[in-house]
Amino acid sequence: MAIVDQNLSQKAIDLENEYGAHNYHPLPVVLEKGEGVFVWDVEGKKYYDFLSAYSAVNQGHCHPKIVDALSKQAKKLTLTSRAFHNDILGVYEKYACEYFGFDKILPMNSGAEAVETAIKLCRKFAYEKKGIPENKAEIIVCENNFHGRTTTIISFSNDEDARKNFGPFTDGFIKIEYNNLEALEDVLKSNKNIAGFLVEPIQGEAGVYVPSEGYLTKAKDLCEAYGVLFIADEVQTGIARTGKLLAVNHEDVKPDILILGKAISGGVYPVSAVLARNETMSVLKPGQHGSTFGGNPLACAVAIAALEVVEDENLAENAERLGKLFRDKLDAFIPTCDLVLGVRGKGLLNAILINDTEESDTAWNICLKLRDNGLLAKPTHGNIIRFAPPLVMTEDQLLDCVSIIIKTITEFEK
Ligand code: IF1
Repeated sequence: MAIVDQNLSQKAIDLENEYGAHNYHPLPVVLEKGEGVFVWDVEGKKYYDFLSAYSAVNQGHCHPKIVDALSKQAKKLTLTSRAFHNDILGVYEKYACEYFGFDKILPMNSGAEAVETAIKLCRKFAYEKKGIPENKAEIIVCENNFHGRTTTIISFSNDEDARKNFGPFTDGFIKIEYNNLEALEDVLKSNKNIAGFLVEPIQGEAGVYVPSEGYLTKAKDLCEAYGVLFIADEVQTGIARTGKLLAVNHEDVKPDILILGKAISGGVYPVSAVLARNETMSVLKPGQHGSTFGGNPLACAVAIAALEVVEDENLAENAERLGKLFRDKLDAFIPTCDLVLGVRGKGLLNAILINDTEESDTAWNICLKLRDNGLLAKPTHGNIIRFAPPLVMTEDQLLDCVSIIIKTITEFEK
């Protein structure tokens, strides 16, 4: 019999601690394999993944169709840079534009890069098509936003950890309260130099904060009335996560600029994108923006496959149906316990609110117990636990997960 190394996990954690920057505080679990809704740790224990790499693995871990596309393309051509054409970029661009209903796409890699791209595009459009005086353009953003970690993006964050000692910051952003149309109109009315409104259709990092019904429609209408670009950051909410292909589809809103990332590749490869109308995208000319890896052949092959899976397997419908079931089951349980105050979310992007302070470690300790009981999730903002499983989950699996969550919370209360 093979000698089982009891300390495999600890060894992996120690290595990361010794040689890696300490810019994260991961849950103590060391994963080595994933398939569909499951992941396995180095000791062979199996878990339901209830984070999906922050909604990047919507199609499930190691989806065979996506992995196949990756390996086939990897054997043929991986990177040309944009100094030369390649035979799959245009195919992907056409596919993605038709898929999301836009004229043009600009491919990048990480979510933050796509947000940066959208900001640059919005500013350039404002100067060249709207006549805003140079260097005066302002973009409205929301309090408690999360759009990534570049120096410009953290300039308009209000998370102290994300900002402290990273200044000086980039000017040109005005922060308003999320889900507050009056605040939006006040700024639009009083400031002639507004170029755009950048918003998450559901605030993820803020704790899965769903705005009031009609907020996005009315915000889009206001932007249109004042000739301001409505920019939707769907890096986390997009690609079927909330029960529609895009979260803005719940309200039939069409953004002027759409930002995608994460699950556009099924979590197989870093792929992000910005989509817009011809009129908007045409302000960018050769040499004005780009990336060595953006739109590389491997990314294109992976993204086409990942988007096909979303359609073929009806992942939006599944997320909508299972999300309702999840909230119904938890809504029935929550009044019977003191530890959980509520559940909220859309589709399979949900969160529960723990009855304790933001500074408490209760949510963290519940996540440790969930792990012991075979389900992986992570707290956000101290007392909120985000639940975002892969969208390929079956109803039986979801009910199994609900039992694990209820059992864990009940155990914890004792
Ligand atoms: C981390 C949260 C999720 C995003 C939106 C852009 C980006 C993200 C709406 C940037 C990234 C991540 C990054 C991750 C934690 C995470 C996150 F907890 F902060 F809110 F997803 F839930 N726009 N979100 O949510 O994309 O550059 O990372 O590819 O560890 O920072 P990226």
